[in-house]
Amino acid sequence: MSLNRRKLIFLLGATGGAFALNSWRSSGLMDVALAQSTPSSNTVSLPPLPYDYNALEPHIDAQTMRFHHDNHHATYVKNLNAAFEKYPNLKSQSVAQLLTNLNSVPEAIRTTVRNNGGGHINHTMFWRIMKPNGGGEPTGAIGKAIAADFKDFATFKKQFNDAGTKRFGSGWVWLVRGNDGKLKITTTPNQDSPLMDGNYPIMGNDVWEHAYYLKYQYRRADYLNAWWNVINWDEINNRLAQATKA
Ligand code: MN3
Repeated sequence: MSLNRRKLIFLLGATGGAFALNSWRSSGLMDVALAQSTPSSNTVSLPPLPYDYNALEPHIDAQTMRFHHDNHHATYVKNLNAAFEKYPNLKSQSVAQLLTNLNSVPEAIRTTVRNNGGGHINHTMFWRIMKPNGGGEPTGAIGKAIAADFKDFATFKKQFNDAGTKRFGSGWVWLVRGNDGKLKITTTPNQDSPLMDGNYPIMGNDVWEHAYYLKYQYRRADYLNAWWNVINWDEINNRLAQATKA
């Protein structure tokens, strides 16, 4: 097993290597991290949208999806690769590893990695936790965990939407799993990742204006409400399983 792969497993905190890797691979996250941790593959790439631009209509419009993925996310990827070019030794670590230990990143590019590395992994998650004809009540382990930590889904949803509405300026609202194993709702400014605070991001909604303004204008609360119609609970269950192993 390569050092990078061992580091990757360490990052996940998994004890059953092959099993964890397979589970992670099936979630798609592994592709992102391995692309980073394989020394011969030294660039981050923009993952394709897993559905058409118009697939989340009417809740999220096609034009928003196009600009959001092809321009905003693509720019984070481009800026991150430009930063890595100056510091080739950083390419041996995944973006998640760099964000988890941001102080290890050279100061000259720390803010660039924070903003664009965060932008890259946040959006990579975001596309995957949505799907056409999604939504409904949470299923499986995430349904049970939400019921245990928030009383019920309606209570959780209300608290999540309230936190997203109150996040001042640009940022994200998250459901994270803390070190104590409990789920909690947090928000971050800009493109900051919950990983920077030692929390594992289970799901998050982008409350930057670019995520909703074309369709919802100033009505962020309406966007937050509509978003639940495109939630992909299967992928969120995958992420909870990864977090539980960590
Ligand atoms: Mn965005």
